[in-house]
Amino acid sequence: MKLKIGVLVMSYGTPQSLDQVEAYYTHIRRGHAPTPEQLQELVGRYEAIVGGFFPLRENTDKQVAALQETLNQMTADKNVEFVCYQGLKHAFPFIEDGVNAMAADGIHKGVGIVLAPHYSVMSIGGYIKRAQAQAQEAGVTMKFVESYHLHPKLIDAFAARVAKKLDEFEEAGAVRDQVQVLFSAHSLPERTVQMGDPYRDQLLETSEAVGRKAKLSSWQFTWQSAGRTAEPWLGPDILDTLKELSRKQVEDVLVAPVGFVSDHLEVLYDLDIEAKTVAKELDMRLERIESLNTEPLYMETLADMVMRTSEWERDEDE
Ligand code: FEC
Repeated sequence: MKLKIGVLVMSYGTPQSLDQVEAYYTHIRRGHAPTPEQLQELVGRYEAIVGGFFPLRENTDKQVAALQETLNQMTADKNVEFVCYQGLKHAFPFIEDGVNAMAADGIHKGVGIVLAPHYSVMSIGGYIKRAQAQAQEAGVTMKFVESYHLHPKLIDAFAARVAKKLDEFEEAGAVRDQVQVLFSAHSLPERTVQMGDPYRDQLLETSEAVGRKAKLSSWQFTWQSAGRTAEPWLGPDILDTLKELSRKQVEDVLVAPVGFVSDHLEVLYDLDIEAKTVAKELDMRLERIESLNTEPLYMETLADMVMRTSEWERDEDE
């Protein structure tokens, strides 16, 4: 019989319907309900995005299914079977539900991976902490992938998307080298970097590697989607960066949100609606690279990290 290894595939999570936005937002705010104005503002953002209210849910479902298929194709001739379970940070099925489902299926060895390539104690660190606590309770031994921001297949996937969009700019008459490429990611409170968090450095390393692979003569990194709290968040924010580029007479901008792997609110609203509106006011053309979603190179990145972390070959020899 094949050795069964559980894979806890963790992602941010999104509400299932508009009437669940309040509970979701309250969970993100660690139990503090949003004010009616804050809630209305978030509901308005979900209502505005193209492609359905909550595309992240379907995208995560598809990514989890595709990862399981990729893992089992890559190990078809081995004595191991990977079974994927979804665990979301702020929505059902929660991280704890995913671990419990694994245990209920009689699986006692698991690997956890997050659908976000860069480690921060505030992001991946939080996912792992919750999964580990539940795993101990449920009697599952788990190992975790902490980051995969320089995996060659991930870099290839991002670089191909950048090159494709630059081709389109050229076809539309732009000079390739004059298109300003902006790599972006979700901002975090400044204090995380002061605490020695690797998040910013890992994002710059990804940007550097993608820039090299796509043969960019120049690129810039900028933050997006900063939280609505009083403390300072990492900047510059993309909306300020666009204004700065406009002052330098830049007309064409390509955004590559390398901190995200799916189409969701922070891409479909913050970039496709908010940033594009500002770019239009500044008379700039702004495009963004396609999200990875179930891109095979991304699925292979995840599968490779899971296989390496699970060390199933060693288990097989035991
Ligand atoms: O499509 C969707 O429904 C969900 C899109 C979504 C993703 C996402 C990813 C990350 N976040 C990260 C950090 C923070 C911090 C706060 C925070 C707040 C929000 C709010 C919404 C939201 N985030 Fe998010 N995030 C997404 C959505 N995020 C909605 C609440 C309203 C707002 O502030 O806009 C501040 C709260 C706190 O202190 O926790 C910090 C990071 C990521 C990327 C890594 C990951 O995916 O886990 C980091 C997708």
